[in-house]
Amino acid sequence: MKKKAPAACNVPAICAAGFLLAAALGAQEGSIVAKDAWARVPLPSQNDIAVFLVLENHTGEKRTIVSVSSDAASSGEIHEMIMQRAVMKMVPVARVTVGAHGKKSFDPNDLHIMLFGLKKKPSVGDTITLTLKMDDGTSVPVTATFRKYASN
Ligand SMILES: [Cu+2]
Repeated sequence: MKKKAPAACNVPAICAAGFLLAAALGAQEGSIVAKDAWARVPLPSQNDIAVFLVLENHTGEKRTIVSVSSDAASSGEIHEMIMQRAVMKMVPVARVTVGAHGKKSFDPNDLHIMLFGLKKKPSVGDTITLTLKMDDGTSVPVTATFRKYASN
């Protein structure tokens, strides 16, 4: 009886693709990545914005955001929406932790990054860069794109 071919990788082209894919995924291992970051273009009377994103933790330990800053704004904070006496209100949050291999969504109904005192009026399609400082001393760069005020 003929011996069966081994199940794994007997077609060179497919094997090579598999290795490349593994290498690409490996590039994210050990880092914290911000994805899909966006903000609404503020009303003409406003100078503050909320930034929304998804933070992915590709490390094997939990990581905590301890501060937020941007060269394009005078200060930054983490905020959370809470219901208080039937009114939605935002309150500052000192730290936000993302579990090992976990992710955290910052979206309009929950957490967001607040930037105060924008130095320049943004238009739709413009980007703003900010930095999330983590508890282990590393920084996560974020580039958020401005969307129309009414859209989300
Ligand atoms: Cu806020």
